[in-house]
Amino acid sequence: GSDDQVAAGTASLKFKVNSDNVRYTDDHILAEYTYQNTRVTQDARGNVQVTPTDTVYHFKTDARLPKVGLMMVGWGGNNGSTLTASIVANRRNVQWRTKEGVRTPNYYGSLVQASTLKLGVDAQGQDVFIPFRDILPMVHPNDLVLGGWDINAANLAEAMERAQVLDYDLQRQLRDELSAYKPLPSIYYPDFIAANQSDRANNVLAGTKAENLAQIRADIREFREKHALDRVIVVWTANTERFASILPEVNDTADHLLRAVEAGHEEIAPSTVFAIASILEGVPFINGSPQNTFVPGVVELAERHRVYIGGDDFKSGQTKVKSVLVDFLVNAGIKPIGITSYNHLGNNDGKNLSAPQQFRSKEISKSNVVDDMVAANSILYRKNEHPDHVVVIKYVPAVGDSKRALDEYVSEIFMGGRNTISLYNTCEDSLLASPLIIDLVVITELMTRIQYRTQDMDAYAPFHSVLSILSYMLKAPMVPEGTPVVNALSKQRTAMENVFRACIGLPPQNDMLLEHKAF
Ligand code: NAI
Ligand code: DG6
Repeated sequence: GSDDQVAAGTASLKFKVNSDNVRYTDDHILAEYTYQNTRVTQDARGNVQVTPTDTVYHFKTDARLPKVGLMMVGWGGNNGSTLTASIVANRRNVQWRTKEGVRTPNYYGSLVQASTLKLGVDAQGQDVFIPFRDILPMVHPNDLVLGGWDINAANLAEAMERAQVLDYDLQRQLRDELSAYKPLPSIYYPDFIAANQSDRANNVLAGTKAENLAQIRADIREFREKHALDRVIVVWTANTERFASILPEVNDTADHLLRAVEAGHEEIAPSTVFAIASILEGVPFINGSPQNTFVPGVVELAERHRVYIGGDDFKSGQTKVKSVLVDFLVNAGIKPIGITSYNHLGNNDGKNLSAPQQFRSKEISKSNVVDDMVAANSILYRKNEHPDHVVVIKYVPAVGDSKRALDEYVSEIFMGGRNTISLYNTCEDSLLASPLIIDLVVITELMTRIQYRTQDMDAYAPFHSVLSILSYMLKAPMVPEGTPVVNALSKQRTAMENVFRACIGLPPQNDMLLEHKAF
């Protein structure tokens, strides 16, 4: 295990907060926190009233670390195999040789493992940073028990080799251990993924949709029991599916959805069956692909069972840059009017996305990422005005997992001028996406240990089932119905940081540095 690995069940605190509002028991951190907001109202005459508001929240965080299992759907894919191999390499601290020299494993690209946050200031007024993972007790990726399903029977050693992501000398040292990992048979409804994937489907479940659902539930239970897990989290990192049609009486409510599975309705996607199975087993489910797995019936089911769900679509590169760049431009008073994004890649994800319906799912999730920033600036944009935004993805086998992303941003600047920014990005796609899976799992697990209470509530309760706090890692963040979608990356990160600070009774991070502004 990792250096700072702790046995499951032990509380691990890196520091304690000195405050009357924070209390530590053997197992919990209890914090009282005043949430300050600003209410803006307008009367019939158009007069605007602005009122600061205070709401007291009580947070209760279980500081004991559970033993956690991660089950990946699409385990044998590039992300699944890369993540598995990398965790094993980190656990064993495997070193490998490349032509540039000896390499050691790391968790670069994981927000929780490889980034820091400002905890406060020291006696000299200088910033004090801590690893993000230390703000609250979080599970270490080395301690995750890994498993999952794939419609392809390749073991994880074969899958790692097929992916062509990691260096040969590393693969060589991991092969024996990974060859023992074998994906469970999975659900294959050919209508939902590209026809070009059919030759991969040699590890599939027979039976009806209801039988498939029962089998996935049994798989989760068996995994939990076999490894004596306190908690399991399921992540969809399988192929992108087409969108499912939202049909009345079929998937519009939880009861209709369960009935439609019983009836074997053709519009229920494999990913939706996995989501239902997870929810019914009380297990959080994260969707790393763009399709609408979370049809209204799934959301209602998750709410009914108070189980966490999060999605959609890992946000690895191009979209992260977009949600930073457009935020910068619009907040600088510059008006993006045209955004054109080209990708080409040669891995199996690219092959699947070369089919029109699967491309369409990805096009949708990549296209909505600037909406909130544009809508926030009524000086630059009229109501419902949007920049032109085009997304192109092409499959070029020769480049393998090394995705190319080319973007052009055209903006209107001062006095009718034009500003054009062009970007060219090359990287191994799976090496960007795999650490996001860690962050999604670690933060989701942490959220299962946090409860809150306001003065209107009799008892502590979990948060809303739709985990919008995961937005930083997701291209098309799902939020509870009627709540704002935030795409701007820095806001998404700040929200996470500040919610966790609140759980230990600390004020939100601000960059005022007032103590340094006096004469
Ligand atoms: P991949 O094609 O290498 O892996 C997908 C795996 O899923 C394959 O092994 C396939 O056999 C399996 N599979 C397909 N349908 C299945 C089912 N119903 N049940 C179980 N297994 C099934 O793709 P990769 O690169 O690992 O990406 C996975 C997903 O993550 C894709 O949907 C992709 O769009 C999404 N994604 C990837 C990002 C990246 O940077 N790599 C970023 C954002 C999203
Ligand atoms: C090509 O677009 C393949 C996709 O799976 C992307 O690699 C993936 O969605 C990541 O996209 P982005 O925009 O976050 O880099």
